[in-house]
Amino acid sequence: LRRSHSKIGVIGVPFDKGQLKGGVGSGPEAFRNLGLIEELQGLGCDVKDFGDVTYEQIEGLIVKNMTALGHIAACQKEVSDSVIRIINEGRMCLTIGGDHSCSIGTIDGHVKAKGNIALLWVDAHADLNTNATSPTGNVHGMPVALLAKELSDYWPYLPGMDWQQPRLSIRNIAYIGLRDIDSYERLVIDKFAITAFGMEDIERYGIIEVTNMALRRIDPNNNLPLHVSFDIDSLDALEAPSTGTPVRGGLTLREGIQVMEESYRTQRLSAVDLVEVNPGLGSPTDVKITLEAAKHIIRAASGHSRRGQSPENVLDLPQ
Ligand code: 6HN
Ligand code: MN
Ligand code: MN
Ligand code: MN
Repeated sequence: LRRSHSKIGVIGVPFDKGQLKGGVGSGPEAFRNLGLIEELQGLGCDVKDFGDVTYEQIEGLIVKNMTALGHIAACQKEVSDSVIRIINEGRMCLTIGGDHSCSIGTIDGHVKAKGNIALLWVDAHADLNTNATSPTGNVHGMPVALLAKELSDYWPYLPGMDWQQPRLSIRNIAYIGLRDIDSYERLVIDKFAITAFGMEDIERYGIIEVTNMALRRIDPNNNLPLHVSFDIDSLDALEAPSTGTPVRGGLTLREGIQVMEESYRTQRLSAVDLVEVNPGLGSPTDVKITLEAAKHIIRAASGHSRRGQSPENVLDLPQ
């Protein structure tokens, strides 16, 4: 009998400047208080906690319709450096946000450490705005546009972001769970033929087929390290109420778990972001439901199987 214990490195990113609501920065603390690290150790994983990322804001970085660039630039550089360190230790990197601008840093670090990667973006939103198309100026709606090579010409020079180059081709990116897409985001998805599975595709084909179609498209040769960036608002607002931009009609928790189980099954799951849990929003029950949902997603990413697991190196029950 054989089972694979994941080697995991965890970083917390208590970052909330990619949007305007307070509270999302206390995500890492809430997960630690919930006993996440111990839980993963209990599953048999070799877990190393790298603590929370800290940074010092860069003053005076002003770009049109892009809020808090001085925070984004400074914090995400630190995130990127941490991810590089964890991946180079041979661990899967689990990043606990924080808002979704954290993925600017995690994906940058992952690509720098591994060369090329495949990216699954699981979200109600496409997070594909530039500062010229964003209806809000919130950077958590922009990370995919910052990462995509094909969109580099659509950005102005971004002071403080020289460490970050668009390093990922759109061919290696797929969405799952979309249902709240801004008009220019739709234009970009169509113009560049981005692999994008919305809720209607999940209804038509089912979540297992959708996940595997997405994985085949972004990694046709089955040889790229896989990064899953999981926005908790991909889940239906009833399943994950404590989040800043909830949208009804989303994934069930079961479908979210299934996406992670299929991703883990590739044996190339190399980094996971769990973002946009905001313990400051909703009732205590809402917060508990949201954290528990996120924990199930993380367990699946760490190799937990809902089928259960017999004890290690044991072939028979005791008499
Ligand atoms: N998220 N499309 C909207 C915007 O402001 O650009 C919402 C973005 C939500 C971002 O949930 O990570
Ligand atoms: Mn979202
Ligand atoms: Mn919207
Ligand atoms: Mn998002």
